[in-house]
Amino acid sequence: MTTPAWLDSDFMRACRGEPVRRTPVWFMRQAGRYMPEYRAIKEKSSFLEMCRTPDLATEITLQPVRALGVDAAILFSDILIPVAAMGLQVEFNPGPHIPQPVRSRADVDALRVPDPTETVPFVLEAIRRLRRELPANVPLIGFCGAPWTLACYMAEGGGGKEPSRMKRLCYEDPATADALLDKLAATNAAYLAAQIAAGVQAVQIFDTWASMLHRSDYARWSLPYVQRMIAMIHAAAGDQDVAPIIYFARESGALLADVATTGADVLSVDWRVPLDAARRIVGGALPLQGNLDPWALFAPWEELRRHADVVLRQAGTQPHIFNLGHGILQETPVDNVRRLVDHVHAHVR
Ligand code: 1CP
Repeated sequence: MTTPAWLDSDFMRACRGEPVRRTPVWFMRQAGRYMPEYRAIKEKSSFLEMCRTPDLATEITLQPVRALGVDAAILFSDILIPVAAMGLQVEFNPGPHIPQPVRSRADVDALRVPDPTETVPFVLEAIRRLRRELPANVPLIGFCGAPWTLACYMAEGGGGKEPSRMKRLCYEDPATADALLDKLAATNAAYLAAQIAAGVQAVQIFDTWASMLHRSDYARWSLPYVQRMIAMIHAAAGDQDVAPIIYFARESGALLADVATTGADVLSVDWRVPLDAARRIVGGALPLQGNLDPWALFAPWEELRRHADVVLRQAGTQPHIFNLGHGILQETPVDNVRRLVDHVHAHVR
């Protein structure tokens, strides 16, 4: 039997720690307002409509694949979508807003652990369409938020500023904090397993607010729930191969030794830590993803290229997926992103 093109792609090879033909590259938040094609759709639809309409989510996911020539697509959606399915009202304008935040035991008890096939069928339908429409050699990445990060949004009531309410809950009422994180781990494990069953070929867990945590607090409030989610995804797959799992924790320089123990197959490194320093801490052959500073994309090309070459040099010959160290910024010049993809592809390892 011949290997399907996506399974043999450089992105999937790098996820497995195998040799690649060219360094694979994709970008966190590669679909979004910096692209004119995205803004054209955004003019006519709200963000939630875009997430909930499979045709639109499919089209937006394909936009950066066509425009940039990246090696992987990431499903257009948001980490807060399964939170709405748990029974909370979630609005976007444009960042998330949760009018009734979760702050008490009664609030946590009222949340359900939803069945994704019932509550988010539009996500699964977009995945099935994308598998039909994506080029055969471009894998599709699904994603979710880490329990800690979602809990931060749920306790705070939204984004925009550094959240403090979840951290306060951990100190004031640890049992309620654990109960919330428990429900989120179960919800997200089921959500990712459903995405994998619908056809995504890799998944990424975003732990944006890991940046709030001291190393010992990370080991108490985030790490065990990520580990549990990953174990549940493996259990759901039985003896089948599980799609590679990528884990990204923002500002995780001080946490790297622990962040490498989630059980994820690939570690996505924040832009603040040089990849060679990250490699020394995590050791071994764990594939690393990252980690250009998203602001470098605003530089003139020669300067941007210099920054990209530093990342490529620091990655060395170990398994590496080129990416940013956090999401693409809103006014990023598209031409620079395109040139960067070509430059990474031309790189000789
Ligand atoms: O008006 C708009 O265009 C909405 C802006 C927007 C977009 C394009 C939001 C609201 N979400 C998204 C899409 C999105 N979000 C993707 C799409 C796939 C891709 O192209 O990468 C992904 C993976 C996310 C994940 C996400 N949402 C994260 C984790 C990644 C990160 O950046 O750290 C987080 C923290 C969110 C919450 C969120 N959703 C939207 C905003 C503006 C925010 C940040 C809120 C805040 O904390 O201030």
